[in-house]
Amino acid sequence: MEALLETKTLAAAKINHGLTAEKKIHFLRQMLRIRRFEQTALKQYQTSGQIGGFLHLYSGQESVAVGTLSLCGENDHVIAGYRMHGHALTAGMSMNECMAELFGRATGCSKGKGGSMHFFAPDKNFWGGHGIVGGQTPLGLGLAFGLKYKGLKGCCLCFLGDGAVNQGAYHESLNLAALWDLPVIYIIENNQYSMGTSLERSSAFSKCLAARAEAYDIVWDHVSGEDLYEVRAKTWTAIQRAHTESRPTVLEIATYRYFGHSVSDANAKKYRRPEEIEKYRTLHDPIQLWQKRLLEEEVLTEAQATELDAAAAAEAEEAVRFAKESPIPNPADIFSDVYSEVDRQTAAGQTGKFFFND
Ligand SMILES: Cc1ncc(C[n+]2csc(CCOP(=O)(O)OP(=O)(O)O)c2C)c(N)n1
Repeated sequence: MEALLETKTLAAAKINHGLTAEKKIHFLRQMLRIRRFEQTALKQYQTSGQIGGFLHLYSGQESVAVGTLSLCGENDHVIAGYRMHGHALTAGMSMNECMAELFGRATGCSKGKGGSMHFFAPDKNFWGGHGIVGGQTPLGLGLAFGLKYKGLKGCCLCFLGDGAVNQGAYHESLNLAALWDLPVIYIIENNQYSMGTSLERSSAFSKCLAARAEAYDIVWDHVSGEDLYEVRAKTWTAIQRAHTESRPTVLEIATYRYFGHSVSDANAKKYRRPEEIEKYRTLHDPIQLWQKRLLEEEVLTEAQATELDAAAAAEAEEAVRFAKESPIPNPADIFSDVYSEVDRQTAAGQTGKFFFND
């Protein structure tokens, strides 16, 4: 009863109150696009033999990326770990450039050299895709520092997993975020597992990972990823804090991943019960729940929902065609766009102009 009351309140929260039917349907479209993109990519991984390396699927967590990024303005930046197909598509990257990246094609967002973990679109304030667990946390802090240094009203949404909270780099980042009053929002996507390890096995005080922020005098909150309204309302409070007070926040969003750590994780069902996965898929799926809500609110019809889903699936199929027809990278370019080149030979490496344009 309490939870229902709270959800009702957050649906009526100011940031949600003015949402148009179009906007609400748009959120559903975005979530469906992530789900269909990944479903199609997984099928291609298993059948075409043309996708190499890792494939970390985000399915089950869509409401987190869609809810939080829906609040981003022009000076807000996003950075994530390696499970970030959802953030990338929500940030505005096309399925074509993302699928082509999975296929290792020159038309991919990272010219086919990054793969699943390294989708990047700095022009959309999306700073990737980082394979080192927790590696994005000091970088996200740096983006926030850049905003404050330039006197811009903005913030950085920095996503990390429940396993990443145990990395030292994250704690160093929290310390500086509080010490220097930086507009960074750490969003812990607590999907309950890090690789094949449950939260209880990997974290001391597993009941609330966000509460660790208290040690750094940082405000934190706990969020249910099942409800887009709640995700938006609580993220908006954090964004306001960043924009108006230049203070950090830690949000822990409860969510769940349906697939293994990566497709290489053949034991996805051995470290958790198949019934557990089934329970989340059937009772707690964020897309189904949002769709149900929009049907109840009578802003969506069943026919529209079917249409949106079909369009997302068709877009994903088209992306596969695009990827397959795209050229592979030129071997002569193998050493271009790599860190050593950027770091040593270009103005970007010497001046940091990727972020600071002046
Ligand atoms: C510094 C570092 N240590 C170990 C690894 C191996 N590794 C890859 S993913 C992962 C688990 C991370 O789990 P979590 O942060 O919960 O993210 P999730 O996969 O649940 O999204 C580990 C240990 C790594 N990539 N980087």
